Amino acid sequence: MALIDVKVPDIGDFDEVAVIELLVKVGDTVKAEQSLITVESDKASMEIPSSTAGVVKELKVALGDKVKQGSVVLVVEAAGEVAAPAAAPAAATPSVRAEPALRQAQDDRNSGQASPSTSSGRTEVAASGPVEVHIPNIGDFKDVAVIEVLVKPGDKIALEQSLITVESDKASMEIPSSHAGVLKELKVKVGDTVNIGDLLAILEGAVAASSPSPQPSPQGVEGAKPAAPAAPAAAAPQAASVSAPVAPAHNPTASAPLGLPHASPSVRKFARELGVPLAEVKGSGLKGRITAEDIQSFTKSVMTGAVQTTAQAAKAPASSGGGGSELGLIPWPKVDFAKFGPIERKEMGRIKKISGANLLRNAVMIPAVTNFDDADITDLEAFRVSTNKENEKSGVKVTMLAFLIKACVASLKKFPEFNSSLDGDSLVYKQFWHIGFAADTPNGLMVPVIKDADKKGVLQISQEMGELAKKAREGKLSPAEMSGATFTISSLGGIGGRYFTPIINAPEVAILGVCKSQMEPVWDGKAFVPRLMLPLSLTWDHRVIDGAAAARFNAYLGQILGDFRRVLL
Ligand code: CAO
Repeated sequence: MALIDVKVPDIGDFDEVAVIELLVKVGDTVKAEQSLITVESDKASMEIPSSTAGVVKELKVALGDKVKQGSVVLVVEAAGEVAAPAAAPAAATPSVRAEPALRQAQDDRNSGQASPSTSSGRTEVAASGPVEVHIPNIGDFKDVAVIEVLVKPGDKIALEQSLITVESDKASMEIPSSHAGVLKELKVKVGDTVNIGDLLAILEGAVAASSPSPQPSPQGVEGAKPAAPAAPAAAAPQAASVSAPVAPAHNPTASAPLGLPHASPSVRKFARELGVPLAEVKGSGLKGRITAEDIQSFTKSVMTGAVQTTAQAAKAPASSGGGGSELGLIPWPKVDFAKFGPIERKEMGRIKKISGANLLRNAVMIPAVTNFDDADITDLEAFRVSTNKENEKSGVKVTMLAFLIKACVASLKKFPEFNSSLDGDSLVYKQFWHIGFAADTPNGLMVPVIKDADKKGVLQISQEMGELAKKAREGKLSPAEMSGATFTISSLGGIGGRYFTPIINAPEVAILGVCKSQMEPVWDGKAFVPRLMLPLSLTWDHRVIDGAAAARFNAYLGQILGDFRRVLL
């Protein structure tokens, strides 16, 4: 069997590019066109394919080596299957795969344009109006995906500054601007696919790169065909399938930051297929490069729960399962409950999952404190009962919660920071009083909102509450009916208990919990008298409110509930 040297093909403008990845080893059986190594310039990376099928006998390059067209990559014992040498008249080596110059020349003939030169041969031509920048000749690539946008409207763009990064399954490259100017509009976004000639951007106040070629562009300055890849004059004769890209115009002075993590196109593809966020993977390759093994071990770590992706952390499961690693907490205990007795497993409902994630965030992120107090509602309850008797026929039952909503509005007006929200370093004081109330439903906790409670009477609030609570139980609340609250009340009065510590409904800064009122002996200065006392639990955000304000809020609320005429003051 013949031993064949597999060489670096014509890789366009690339000269002395570094080997950053070895994709095969001695003894491997390779197919024709299989990627052997990855090389990288400062603008693009590409995989070098094998021109022949066979068994790798010897590797001629090591990581970090510099290679160029013609460098021997490895020696293969050929399996008799040699990549189509096709029209290669002097196919001494089967490694030539790209013929940028040939393609460039054909493209130029087709478009009637001169072949753009490298930046060194350019002059600059001022343009008056907006200038279009198109995708240059990027070789045989068709429908390549935009994987990164490197600029934004308003940016000052330098000549040949990279605007986007595109990627095929074999190479990624940056597409440079043919003009300097201010970016008015970018015509592509991440995920789009592009082809040669596609409109990429519109620049204003542009200065163009024009070729000194004797054949002027038929479109003049407006041609704005960007710096196309500079092709070596020696056209490689082979017209077989192209695996290596044509390099984009290379300007060593234009060093657009490539914000992508370092990884070869095949590794990127692998990561995409698995849904691995490349930016979160630590590379173990040369200069921190991410390898396929890194992707595998990252995936393993996520599956075993040792690592959590940022997306997972953001979703922050309500209870078990992960979470916590970003806080430096030990993992959630995993217990095989069935070992201890019979169990039944039930998936949590959607509402519970959503509210659980919100509650966890609010509990973790808000430095919350709860103040407890009691309000004497003896007279108010008597008034409520008599009002309900009078209104028996109307069908609207006045509830204690409706009075509480009204009393809270009065307290919020007196202590406006309780009706505010944190926005960075600012406090947003809301000039409206929308009060949410926690409703217990078969699907879980919901918080409908009484809008403009300050403008409504207790009867109207009672009626609306009844309607909203019914909708909540039936799962028919609209998002609008659950949004916009400035303060929330959670009432367990109809159920029981004394005090509890409600969790603030962010971005609100306080929540009032009330429990079941009961008759208690209260000292009036001369004797113990029976009074109906309502337990209050006010939780507040210590970043916005302090303990003294919270105590005053509760005391004032108690005064109003004790003598409801104060609402009118
Ligand atoms: N003290 C004593 N009795 C009270 C009371 C209180 N603080 N609040 C209500 N009651 C009484 C009512 O007067 C009513 O008695 P009658 O039937 O004799 O008139 C009974 O308790 C039931 O009231 P209710 O709960 O149906 O009505 P409400 O207006 O007080 O509450 C609603 C409505 C939707 C808030 C309530 O049904 C509910 O879902 N509460 C649970 C809220 C919750 O889960 N909070 C916890 C959140 S944190 O997990």
